[in-house]
Amino acid sequence: MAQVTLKAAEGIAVLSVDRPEALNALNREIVDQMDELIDQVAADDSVRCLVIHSDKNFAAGADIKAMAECDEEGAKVFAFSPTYNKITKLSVPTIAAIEGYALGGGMELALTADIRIAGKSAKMGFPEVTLGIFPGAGGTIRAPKLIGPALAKEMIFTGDAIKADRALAIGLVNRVVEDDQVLEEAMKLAKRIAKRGPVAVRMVKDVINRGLEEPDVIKGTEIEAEQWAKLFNTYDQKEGMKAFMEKRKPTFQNR
Ligand code: DAK
Repeated sequence: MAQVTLKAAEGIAVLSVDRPEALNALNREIVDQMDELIDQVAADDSVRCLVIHSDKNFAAGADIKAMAECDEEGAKVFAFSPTYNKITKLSVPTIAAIEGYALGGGMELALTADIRIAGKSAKMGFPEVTLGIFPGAGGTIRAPKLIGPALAKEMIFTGDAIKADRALAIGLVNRVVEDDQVLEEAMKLAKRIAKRGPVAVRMVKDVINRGLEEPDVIKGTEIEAEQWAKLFNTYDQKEGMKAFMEKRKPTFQNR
């Protein structure tokens, strides 16, 4: 039975987990379903933005009940990273819309997104050490890069969850809204992004990500300049600038 759904309309794809009885805890089957749907998003030229949102709870982590009796080999079944890495490699912007719990593997899923929006009652953290393990789906890498090593270590070493206002203060989420506005706010932002020049948005996401991985700032600026100039081969650059001069809205064609 499908526990992950993908709905796409007007250039926005929404990926949701539907396992409310376990607060959307993630098991192998769910992550496999997610993997297939992410492939669909990657192959769909009409998608301009992906929103990841699950009702009431983003995800309370990997499925502890399925993990409890694993030996070393069995634990490897919980390798969510290949799928999570696919999300980070999507060329279009991604937004995690977080209601309720985003814990452990759920927090790590939220970290794969470019942007996070949280509801006021969201609780986010890495409780793994309370279970005798540590985050293993990218959290030890992505959290320190996003909020800095000291704050990430505090969260990961203590396992304590933080609330939305604290998450906002440390840059873990971009903004906090009323709980019932989380999806709406993410969709509003996704629609705003979807109106922009799609080639430029995809290219600048790649340039930013490459810049983050590039230790040499000068090299980073060279990559930026090279990619920027390539946009002048696109229809959308001509249209965007022509529309400005003609005082009208551009009609981008994604080429
Ligand atoms: N797994 C399985 N079931 C879960 C679950 C989880 N993570 N979280 C909640 N549930 C289930 C509960 O067992 C309960 O089911 P029943 O007992 O009714 O059958 C139902 O959801 C409702 O939960 P509660 O009754 O506990 O609800 P409460 O409101 O009282 O408490 C809670 C909510 C979120 C505080 C509590 O459910 C909780 O503490 N949940 C566990 C949170 C957690 O520890 N999450 C981290 C899991 S470890 C790796 C890959 C991935 C990972 C690590 C390594 N490698 C490949 C290396 C990831 C690890 C994790 O995420």
